[in-house]
Amino acid sequence: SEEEAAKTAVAAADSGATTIFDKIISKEIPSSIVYEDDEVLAFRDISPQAPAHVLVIPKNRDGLTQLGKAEERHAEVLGRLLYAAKVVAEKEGIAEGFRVVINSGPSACQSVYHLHLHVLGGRQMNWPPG
Ligand code: DGP
Repeated sequence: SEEEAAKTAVAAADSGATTIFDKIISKEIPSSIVYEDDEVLAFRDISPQAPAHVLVIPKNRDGLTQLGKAEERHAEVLGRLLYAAKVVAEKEGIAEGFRVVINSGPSACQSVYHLHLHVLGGRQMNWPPG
């Protein structure tokens, strides 16, 4: 089931298994990069849910499989990711209105266990989210 698959993905990530995002970071898998610096990579989502849909990730996962498992030592990189989301919004031309989402854990529909921010915009966003 999907629930079992999600639990397997959590367990794998917690034991250090890499995810597809490592291959995107190494550029083994191509992606449409919007922003990159030493610590952060931002690339377009393969399954866009809005006209602009970019994922912002730390290059070094360092235990950040999901926000729910963040530790205080991650506070600086979390801040960098959030600031990068704003830079991405500017680059995508959506800075006047956009949404940032972090799905944490199976019940939030997280599917890749390398922490990532979704930056969405280019259409009217609705509230509450599903
Ligand atoms: P989440 O459900 O929050 O874990 O979001 C994971 C996102 O990652 C999902 O929106 C699809 C995206 N994604 C998965 N694999 C790839 C890939 O190989 N390339 C790109 N660009 N995005 C991917």
